[in-house]
Amino acid sequence: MAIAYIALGSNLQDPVKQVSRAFDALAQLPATRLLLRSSLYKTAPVGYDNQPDFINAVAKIDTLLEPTVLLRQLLAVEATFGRERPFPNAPRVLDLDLLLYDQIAMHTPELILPHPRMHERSFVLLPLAEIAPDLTLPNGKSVVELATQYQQSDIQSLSGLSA
Ligand code: PH2
Ligand code: MG
Ligand code: MG
Repeated sequence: MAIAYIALGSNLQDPVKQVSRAFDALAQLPATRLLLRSSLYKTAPVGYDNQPDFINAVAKIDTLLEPTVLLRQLLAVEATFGRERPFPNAPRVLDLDLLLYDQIAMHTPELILPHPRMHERSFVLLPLAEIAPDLTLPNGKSVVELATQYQQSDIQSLSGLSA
């Protein structure tokens, strides 16, 4: 049994609904349990500015699926949500990124673990710090420590707000 963390993101077609449904889809994956879901966060787009704000969140699962099998399951869920990939960082109905899988480090054309950009993305670090405050990344840095380095003006938790 492995513990894995997955980043969820959407900025098309009612993103709050898409991310909420995506948590349910993760709970339905074979040989996998959804252990924790973070709050939903409204976040400004990073990398390609001319697109709608995102809803982002992070899930903690345990799973018997091997990392590459899990990744393919995540891509299949994205596809059932109607994900298209017209160009890198394009607006999307659903993005599911595998962030961490136990302490595994791997680098194949299909999958890089840990996710190579997670350390620099407030829209990943803040929800991750919420559900896994004691987590230390394989580079030795605490998630909470990394998360607090970021300006939080471009990211807003929706918990407690009526959506
Ligand atoms: N995902 C990206 C690029 N930029 N910005 C925000 N706010 N949220 C995302 O999920 C996101 C992004 C690439 O997958
Ligand atoms: Mg992504
Ligand atoms: Mg992705």
